Amino acid sequence: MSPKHSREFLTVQQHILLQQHEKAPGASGQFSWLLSGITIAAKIIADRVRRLGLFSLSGAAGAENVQGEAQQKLDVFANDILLRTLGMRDSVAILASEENEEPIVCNVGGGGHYVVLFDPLDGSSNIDCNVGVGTIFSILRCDGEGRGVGGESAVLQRGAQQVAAGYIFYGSAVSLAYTTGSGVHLFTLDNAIGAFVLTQEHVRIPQRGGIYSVNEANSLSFPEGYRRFLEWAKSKEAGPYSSRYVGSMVADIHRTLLKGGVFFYPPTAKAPEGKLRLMYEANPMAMILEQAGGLAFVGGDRRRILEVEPRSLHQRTPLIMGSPEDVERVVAFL
Ligand code: P6P
Repeated sequence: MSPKHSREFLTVQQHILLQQHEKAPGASGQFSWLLSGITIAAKIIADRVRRLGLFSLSGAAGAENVQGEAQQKLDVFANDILLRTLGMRDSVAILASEENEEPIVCNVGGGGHYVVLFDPLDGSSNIDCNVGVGTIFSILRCDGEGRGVGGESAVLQRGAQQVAAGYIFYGSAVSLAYTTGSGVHLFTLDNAIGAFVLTQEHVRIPQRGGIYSVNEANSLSFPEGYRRFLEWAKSKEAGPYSSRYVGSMVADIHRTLLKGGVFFYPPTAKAPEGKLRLMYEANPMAMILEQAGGLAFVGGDRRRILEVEPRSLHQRTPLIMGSPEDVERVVAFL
């Protein structure tokens, strides 16, 4: 295989460029430059996560985010890093973060074509006890279909409009998964060379994983169908299923992508609209899982997460996503 096409030691930047040449030969390279902003931030965040206790970055920041959740110091650090590295990219017009009430308008009129939405450190409440956390990102174009750059209309687009989505999982290894609509590709951070190196192309989720992932402590307030699924999943007829729940969406979705199964967060008494955010958690993860051959629904109506018309930046949604057979099982009980 000629060096040009060798897949060994392919970094995520090289992979994006290859993808763009294959998909859009005339591409300006703006997109891969934008993505490099995310990977630079990810390397800095990964370093701090790895050495958390040494930077007195553990613990609460003493403030709350727009969700009314106690901000962890590392949430604030990760958010600042992403705002800084992405804000410098000319191709970025608007940034929207879980940690900021309003979108931040960057290079409007200066050639900014993309909206980048992100959850800078998902699962951060687990960070002090060394549980895996992650960064989730979603990328939209904001100069198409008469979208007024800077207006909320530029940000509030259906998940199906995403041009790219992905996550970085700060786990036992630092893994990056991304898709631009041509499959899901996995990279591992190689600290020896300071780059995310390709580990798996065109990842396919198993048709069935026999694993359910949900916070069962909330099950008494789940709609009835979810409770009936959980009873069935524990029965001999079902196998039975295994239960795996980390409480960090990135960790639970990464496992689901690789091992199969179904991750769901139903409406609960405490979170009648569901807990997870549509724009920067559910949408990017739904794009990743659908691109890997999985399903991602709001609930028993089989409405795709990616088809939900957003009303507000921080709106929440119930969700059921993962292997087709496992998702359909849950839906059948609903
Ligand atoms: P619960 C973390 O706080 C998070 O936003 C997701 O990463 C995770 O999947 C979910 O909330 C966990 O919520 O209610 O089970 O603790």
